[in-house]
Amino acid sequence: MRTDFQHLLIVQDGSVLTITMNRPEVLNAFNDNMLAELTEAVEAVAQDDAVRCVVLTGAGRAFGSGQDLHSLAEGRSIGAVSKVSEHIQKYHRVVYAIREMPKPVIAAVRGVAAGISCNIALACDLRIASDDARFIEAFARIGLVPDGGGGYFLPRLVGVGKALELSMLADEVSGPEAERIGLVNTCVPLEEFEEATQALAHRLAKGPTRAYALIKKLIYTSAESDLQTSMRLEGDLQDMAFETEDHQNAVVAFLQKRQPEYKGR
Ligand code: T3D
Repeated sequence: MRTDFQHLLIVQDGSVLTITMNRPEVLNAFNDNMLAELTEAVEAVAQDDAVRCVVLTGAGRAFGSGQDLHSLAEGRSIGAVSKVSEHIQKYHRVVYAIREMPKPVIAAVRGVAAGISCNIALACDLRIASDDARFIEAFARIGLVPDGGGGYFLPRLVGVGKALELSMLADEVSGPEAERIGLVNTCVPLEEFEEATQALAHRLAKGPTRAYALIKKLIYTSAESDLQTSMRLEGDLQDMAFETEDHQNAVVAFLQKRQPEYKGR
């Protein structure tokens, strides 16, 4: 994949690829170009077997401040978008690409994650936050509803009551509080954030990547499935997992009393 983006930094370290949204002067707010670039990068990395874990993060003191409100106002004033739902579909494409990515995607959130930036973090498989993180479902502050899948992800992560509270009051949730309510998986002190993020990413990148892709499918469909449907899918996915080299080698490794080395195949 190309790495010469205007508003993204791409760094590959072994089989971990880190995508950094890079508009720090506006706390990494999304303009059209950054959104298009993020879509391209996420779709490209999905195809790259050399990458086995993706980290999404923000440059500077924030993860992201949501839609760039200067671009939004400008687009409206020149009548560039007739219906905002058409614009939102561009965000949906990124959300789908993250969810369908056949490898783990980690959102690494330091500082603020507001509006659509917050919801893109929620679309990722795992979230690590620093203790200075601030999650804000900022939409109601400007008279909007949570978009980018927020209305789907939020109640599933924190429950309906909390999702309504966060969406309606649009108050900040700190990193430690986000961990307590299940909005993020873990919250670490800021000074340990980079190291903890990379440690998690490298751990996942050394794991059974194909099984992880199948696990994503199983877990992400569970909320819409009844038990029978979920267990039927489980059987189909297990058939696939059963055929992987990683599974077969891991069983041999267990029997030989040694650690398995997963190849992602
Ligand atoms: O068509 C569509 O796409 C509709 C869909 C919308 C999806 C959404 O995301 S809606 C939500 C949009 N985002 C917001 O409403 C958040 C706006 N920003 C803020 O409320 C605050 O900036 C924060 C709480 C995020 C952070 O506050 P703070 O005090 O840490 O930083 P700050 O000083 O407010 O911001 C620093 C700079 O970033 C500042 O620029 P300046 O004054 O230094 O030149 C500020 O204007 C800029 N900035 C922050 N957020 C945005 C932004 N510029 C453009 N768009 C932003 N969203």
